[in-house]
Amino acid sequence: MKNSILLFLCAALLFSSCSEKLPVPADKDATRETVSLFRSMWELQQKGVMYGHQDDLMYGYNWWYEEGRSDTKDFTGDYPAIAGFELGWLELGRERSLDSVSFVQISEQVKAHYKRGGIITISWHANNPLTMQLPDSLKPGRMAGSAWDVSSTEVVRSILPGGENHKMFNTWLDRLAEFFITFKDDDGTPIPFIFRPYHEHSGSFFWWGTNICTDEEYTALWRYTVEFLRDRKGLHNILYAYNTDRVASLGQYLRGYPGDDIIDMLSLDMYDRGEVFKSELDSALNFVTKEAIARKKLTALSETGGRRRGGGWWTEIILPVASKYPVGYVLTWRHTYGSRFFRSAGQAPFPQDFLDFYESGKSLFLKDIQEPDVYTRE
Ligand code: BMA
Repeated sequence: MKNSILLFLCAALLFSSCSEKLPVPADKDATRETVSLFRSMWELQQKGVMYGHQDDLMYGYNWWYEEGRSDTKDFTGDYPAIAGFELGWLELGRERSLDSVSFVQISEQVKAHYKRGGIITISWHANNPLTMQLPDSLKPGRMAGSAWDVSSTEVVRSILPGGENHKMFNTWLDRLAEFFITFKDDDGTPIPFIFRPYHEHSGSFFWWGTNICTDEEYTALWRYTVEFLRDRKGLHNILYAYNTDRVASLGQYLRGYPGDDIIDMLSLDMYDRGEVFKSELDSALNFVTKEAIARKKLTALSETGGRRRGGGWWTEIILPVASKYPVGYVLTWRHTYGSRFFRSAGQAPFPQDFLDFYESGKSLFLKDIQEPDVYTRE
């Protein structure tokens, strides 16, 4: 009897110290399901790489919003583990995004994917809050007023506290919060998700890009946003993903990094733009994932895509490189009729070797993460 009590105590001690060691989200008040998701993803990234696809549930290679449909499922028989959604123009109070997707339908698909045990990630190509207000005659060029309008370096400063667009920016964040509040399951439990705003910071092609604002302004923008959603709006179901475009060093990667106390994931976007891609990706994933693990953060290759039409991109580049490191997921961007990336020959939504990637024991799709449930892990 004594022995079995001792054994039980040892086991309990071992168990509690094991689960104590598992990292937690930056938000100290993160909901139970959000903590579970973070811990599940932490464990999963040691096991394999999840597949994610932007707008997978909203439209595809040759169809538009058919409930339950997905290019990934059509092609492989399974949904992606990670479903990506985009919020651009939600800030303007529009019903549809800059990609013509209905926000009501996004909310429905967030619920559907959560219900089937999948993971949600959200991006936000927010309009340029400063230049979008200019009269047409003063608007600079084709991208005028959009997220891609980099004609002014005053934008971030103008929306921070004290700036002339600060009030307007608060209404944008209000709209975001109102939308996030609709992410609830049938019992009213908030649905956890990954939020990746102000992405690809190392590039200078968005108004929050590295040469378009100072590092301090970028940090302040991030901190203001998180504090607004978390503290003012009481949203505790968000995992925040820091993100850059291609980078050559850790120093470059961390420029403007907003802080471990608000960030949950260190992610990287890198598209294949030529022969050097494989070695550049290898090098960047090496230092980004090392840093993430040291800081007890999740990781992802949160946007990528191949240009080469020939086979082998999935099985000769993405899979071998990503599975060398603890990369949580690899997400490919949206399927549009005119997409430059992944336009495979013929009618298939993916190139043929995507099937080999799917069948590999190292890739994880929805069925691979349904059991055990990522939202109930202690
Ligand atoms: C970009 C492109 C755009 C799209 C935007 C937001 O990379 O795909 O066409 O509007 O993402 O989804």
